Amino acid sequence: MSSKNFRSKIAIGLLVVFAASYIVMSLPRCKSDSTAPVKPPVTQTPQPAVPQVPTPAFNADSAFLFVKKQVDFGPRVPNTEAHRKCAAWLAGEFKRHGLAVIEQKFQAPHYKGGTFNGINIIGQYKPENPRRILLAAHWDSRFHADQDKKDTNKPILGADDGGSGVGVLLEIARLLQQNPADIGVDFVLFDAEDQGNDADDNQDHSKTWCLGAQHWSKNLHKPGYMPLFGILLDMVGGANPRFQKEGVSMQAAPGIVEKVWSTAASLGYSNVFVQEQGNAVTDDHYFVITNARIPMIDIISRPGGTKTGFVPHWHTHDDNMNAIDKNTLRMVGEVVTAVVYRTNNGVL
Ligand code: AHN
Ligand code: ZN
Repeated sequence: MSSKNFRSKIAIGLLVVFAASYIVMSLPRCKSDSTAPVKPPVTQTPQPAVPQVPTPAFNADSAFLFVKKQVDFGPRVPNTEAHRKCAAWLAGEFKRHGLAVIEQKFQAPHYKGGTFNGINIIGQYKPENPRRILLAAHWDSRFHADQDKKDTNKPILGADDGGSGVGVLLEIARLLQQNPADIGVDFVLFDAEDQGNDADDNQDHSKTWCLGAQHWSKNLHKPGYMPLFGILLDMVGGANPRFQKEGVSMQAAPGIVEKVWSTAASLGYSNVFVQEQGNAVTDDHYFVITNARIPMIDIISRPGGTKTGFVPHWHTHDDNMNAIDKNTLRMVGEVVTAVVYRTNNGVL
């Protein structure tokens, strides 16, 4: 091929290329196309790791009836008939809601003398699921009304102190059966929380309080049991509640406190779940944290205005059904239910 022939072939080639690009450029096109930022290539939407289940509606009337039912047995002091009857009823309720129940019996000395026959009642939702949440409250009521002005030697009904937390948990157990979630939940009702010595401020709290939680945390119902986190409910039924970020919870599990308080804020309850650091309370969660190393927080109302900071009916005979405000049960119930289902959905 001559060099002249070669050059003309290149010229024709170039002409074809220019002509083709002119035709392409003059084709009608969207105005926005020329200014739009480069879009990333379309990828497949990631599949959710677990099925999304909407948070069911917490029924405060149902929770209220669960509190009343406990109170109707009378004071739930260990070694009494009311205590035995209520234990059987609680285990029966868990079974009715489809949970696998363990009745963990234990014996512990009372500081006044004698031995308590205690029973921690454990209701397991989907016991085979490794992803679990621990929800707890104490179910016993105090053997004497040491904060009252009269009848200080008589036991209290403990509608709020004990009953309220259990009522909220029973309602959540009912909701789980009606609205299955793909996460395990362990409901642990601790016994003999409230039989301790309040007379001596210098006493070692671990000696006389939270006897059921002490036993359970050293004798887990399943060896190596480790949930994602735990939430304890204590006095969650009184009027005008104030849930501060309790001291032990903030020390041991600040991330869980944040999870729960931000969930409360998302539901419009930031005026009740306040952004305030509260004092440390030696409650059941303290022993679960120290003995079982489970990150656990305490939702406990400390509205202030009292010497102790606890609710005004604390350890008095006023802790009866009149002390229970359905609205408080509802707020706490909605928050804990949302935490369970949002954790199930992987959004918490
Ligand atoms: C004391 O501080 C002595 N007890 C806190 C735990 C408690 C008692 N919660 C309810 N009753
Ligand atoms: Zn108490």
